[in-house]
Amino acid sequence: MHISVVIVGAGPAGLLLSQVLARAGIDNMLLERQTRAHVEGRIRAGVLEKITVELLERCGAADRLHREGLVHDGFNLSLNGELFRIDIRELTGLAVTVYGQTELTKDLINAVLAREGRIEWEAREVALHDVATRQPSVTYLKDGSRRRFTCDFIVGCDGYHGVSRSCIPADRLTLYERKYPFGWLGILADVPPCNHELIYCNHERGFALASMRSMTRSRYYIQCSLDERLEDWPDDRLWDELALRLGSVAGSMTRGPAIEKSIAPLRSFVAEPMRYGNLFLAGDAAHIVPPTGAKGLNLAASDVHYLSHALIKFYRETDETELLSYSQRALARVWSAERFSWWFTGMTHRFPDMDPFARRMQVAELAYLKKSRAAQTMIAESYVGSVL
Ligand code: RFL
Ligand code: PHB
Repeated sequence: MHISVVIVGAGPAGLLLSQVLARAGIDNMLLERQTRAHVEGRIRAGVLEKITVELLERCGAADRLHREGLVHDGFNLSLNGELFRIDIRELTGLAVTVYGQTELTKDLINAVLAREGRIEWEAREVALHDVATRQPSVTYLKDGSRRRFTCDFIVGCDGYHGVSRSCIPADRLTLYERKYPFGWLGILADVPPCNHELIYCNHERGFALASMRSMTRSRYYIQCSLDERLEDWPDDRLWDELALRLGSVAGSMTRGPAIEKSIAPLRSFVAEPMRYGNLFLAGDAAHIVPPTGAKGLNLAASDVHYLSHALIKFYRETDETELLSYSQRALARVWSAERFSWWFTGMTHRFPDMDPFARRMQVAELAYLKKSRAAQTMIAESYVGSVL
């Protein structure tokens, strides 16, 4: 059996690509290792740039987002408990939308299934073959039988731990990586957020972030060490630590039982190029950013934006030029977001080897941001994604 495009991974990147291609009349299928419930339940990102919202609109999957998403015109930085606001609307003319990745994923799955698109859940042992040739193929195990499809293109949207990137010979790929000496401990709770906008806190005790999913559901994170164990963080201890790091707004923080708690390590990672033969990479399969800049999901969307355009041009006009420049165009935005996420992480987190001078540099940088409209414009442009 032949299918034009096989997409490995039904996370945000794979689902978006499948839906945009299908709406342009390009047949495709998604191979996903996990169950639908597992994919829909993964708590991750929360802040969407305009380009991501527009892509969802193009997919016909933005109705609920427009009803339930929270449009934020600004966010706050906090130094040792004192807040100042970055007015992203005033500085850039743009806003961001707070809408959970879980909800976006559910909307996209519903959109794909509503057009009778094909998602193979629990596809095991996915293997890619002949990707450097004109007729690649994929095999996988489903319900006890091994299936095979030939295709024109394979798109690896299978995240950092997927199989696609590993199919590219090591000598054809350059990897760049930075691991940070800390992680984020996140808590989700059905309590109203402590503030109507996000707060990124630089505190002597370490970074904290106050975020939300709705006006009744809060998402908080604290910086933690890499060997931290969840069982050492009962809810009370976590709320106490958040209160210390949030400072002046802690009084409006409502405590409640955790619905979810998790620890994620922070890393920066890029694999170049994002193409090998007829295999393309998109999203976390090709790059990871630390979550401080809220860029991971948005980069997955911008990759899909470039790649879907290129594939549509190829099928409609037999014009390969955009496919040839996909990696270069996507990587320009990726590196820009890598820089922003790395810089924002450096300015807000406590590093184990930080001496008093390095601490003073952070304090001075935040003080400068508070005073300078030019510096605020710089952070706002990257945050909304208008200049990346
Ligand atoms: P995903 O979401 O990882 O989806 C990849 C999909 O591929 C499937 N898969 C396979 N399928 C078949 N065969 C295989 N061999 C497969 N291997 C993997 C997986 O099951 C999965 O369904 O990548 P995608 O689509 O590129 O989307 C990227 C975003 O999910 C990601 O950038 C963000 O969530 C990153 N991220 C965050 N970004 C933010 O902007 N803000 C955040 O607060 C934030 N928190 C996070 C995060 C990522 C996390 N990870 C990766 C563990 C928190 C965590 C914990
Ligand atoms: C989140 O709400 O999960 C979130 C928001 C902003 C970030 C990272 C995570 O920068």
